[in-house]
Amino acid sequence: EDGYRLWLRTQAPVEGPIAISRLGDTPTLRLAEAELRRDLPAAANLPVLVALASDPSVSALRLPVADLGNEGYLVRPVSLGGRPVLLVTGNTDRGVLYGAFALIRHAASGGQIGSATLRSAPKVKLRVLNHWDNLDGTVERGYSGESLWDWWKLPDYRDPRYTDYARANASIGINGTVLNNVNAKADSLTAPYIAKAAALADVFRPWGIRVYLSARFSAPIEIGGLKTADPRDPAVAAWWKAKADEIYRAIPDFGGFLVKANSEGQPGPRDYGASHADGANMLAAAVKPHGGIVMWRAFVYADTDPEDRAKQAYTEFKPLDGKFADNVMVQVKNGAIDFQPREPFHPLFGAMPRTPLMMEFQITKEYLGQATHLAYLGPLFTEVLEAKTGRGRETVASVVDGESERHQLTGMAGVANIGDDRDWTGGTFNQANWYAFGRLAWDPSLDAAAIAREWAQQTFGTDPRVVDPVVDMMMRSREAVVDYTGPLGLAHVMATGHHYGPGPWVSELQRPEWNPVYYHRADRQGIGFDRSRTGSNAVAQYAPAVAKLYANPRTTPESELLWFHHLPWDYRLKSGETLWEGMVRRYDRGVATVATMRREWDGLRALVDAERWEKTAAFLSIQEREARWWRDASLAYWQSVNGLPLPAGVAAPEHDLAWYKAQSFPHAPGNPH
Ligand code: BDP
Repeated sequence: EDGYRLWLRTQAPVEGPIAISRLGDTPTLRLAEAELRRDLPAAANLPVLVALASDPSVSALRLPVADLGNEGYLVRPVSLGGRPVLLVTGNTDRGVLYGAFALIRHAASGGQIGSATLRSAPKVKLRVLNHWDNLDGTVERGYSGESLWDWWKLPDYRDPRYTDYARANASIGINGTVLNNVNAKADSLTAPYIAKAAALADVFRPWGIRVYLSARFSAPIEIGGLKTADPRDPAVAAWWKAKADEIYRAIPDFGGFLVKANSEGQPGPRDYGASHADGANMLAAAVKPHGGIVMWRAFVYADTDPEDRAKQAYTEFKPLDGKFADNVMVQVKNGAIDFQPREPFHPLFGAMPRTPLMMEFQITKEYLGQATHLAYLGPLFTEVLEAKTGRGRETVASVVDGESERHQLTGMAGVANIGDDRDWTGGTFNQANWYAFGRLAWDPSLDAAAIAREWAQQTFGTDPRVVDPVVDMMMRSREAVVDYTGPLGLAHVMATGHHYGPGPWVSELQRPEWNPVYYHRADRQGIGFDRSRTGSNAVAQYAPAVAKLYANPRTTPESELLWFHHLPWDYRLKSGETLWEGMVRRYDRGVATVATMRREWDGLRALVDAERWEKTAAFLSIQEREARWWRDASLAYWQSVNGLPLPAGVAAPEHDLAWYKAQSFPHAPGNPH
């Protein structure tokens, strides 16, 4: 039991094989049938029928299928030619496949099969994984081995694992994958790599998954022999058009390009004085005739606003609202800095009504303990999706799913945590983050605890003695990470480069906004980044109703306090504690929660298979040690700055500050190179 099967675990038939039949014949319909044969427990006496809603015998039933769209499904008991069957249907074969997976999920999480009535259509159109996979096989911010894509053996050898990857994604509704890192190499757009990508696209197609490529903006120079990549130069536009035509000849359903431009040293239109819209629209014109799109990232980390890095994306993109072509999506990270354990929602959500904004979450836990720490991200995702933008009743979810402005093009991207480790994600509980991303991309209104429960049931079986503690652990886990790494709205206090472990003291890096001290601004008097009117006034980037709340420390949620305010160490929290006391208590609470999670897991030893149990147990012991390390190192540093004693009864850090500063991890994984 090595975790390879993820949440898709073949059920042993309990009452002999179930009768499954199919009307119609496409590769995807055949997959729907095969999945049911393989994974549906034969608990029902009702035969199952897989068929398109347009099949004459199904359409005669006049079922309500119109609003299922292109990807929705309906599963329901019907009578067909006088015989009762459980019908799995949809308007397209992809819809039918999603229906098959929904039925398997329903059964594996303890639902009755015979009486199942399931109906759903995705609220978000593009549900996409972003692989930060390099062509040399390494994965930027990857903590689960090397890239799945064996570029060397492609296109000839199609590893069966590509099929298993596609199947897992299809089972949770993911319908797109960007194969290569946003820090892209131009080589990925050369003929040999297009052929390799085409082989992957062939494998993924019957599973309803399209491939996309990250495009390096300067590719016309690097592989096209042009002198410039200026988007306003007709020769550049022509090069991209020809390149798009070439890609579509090999991959007729190619999804389009993802672009990171003018950020962290990447080339882009700003190099030529052109705007992000100029760059995006030029690429969009190249893919437009083929039905492709451009996902243009708003993560611009340049030295344009050294006063407050959090303001950069809004400053750059808000004025471009309405200027993007209709097949461009602007892809915005959930928060304005960078995938921290907690960030307030990004102020661009709600601020660009005329532009479809795509959500970008990070599934790989770059800042949340990487491979080993248990941090279930469902609550991080839903906290952002549920946030109110301050424009009427609008939420971030309603911006992303298009409801707010009636956008047709909608999308959610997740930076993948998948590698070639046997269990795909480097640890069983990391699988839950891939799973939760897919489920929330399908329906951003789902509940994080409900997702945790269905994942746990499929992954470990439905025994409540396992499921209840597992869900409990998951639901506490992310807050624990926030507590022991950076409570009360602290952010970007990690070590340099690999981002593994604490580094709140780091102050010597070249640009001011590379340094943790820039973010926490702690001194003898106080701590926190003043983003109110007396500071950078980043709060003004939010709609007035939200800006007003964030402008005042008393109305700012305490979980985001130091993100928006610089406050004295003796500032009184709502609990009556001083800020310093409240901080210390949270660090301790984080460590204590991990200890509790460990105990809960210990209690499951006899109920979970040994291989997965032991790996998680070892990971939890690492997490407990490292939670302590984060707490101790942080407290030692804060004390060196504020000179305050620890509250009575609180344990002193195990080592002195110099010891924590001296730790180094030159070979930590995932580091960009
Ligand atoms: C940061 C990562 C860096 C990525 C960058 C991005 O540290 O490796 O290249 O985001 O999103 O979180 O482009």
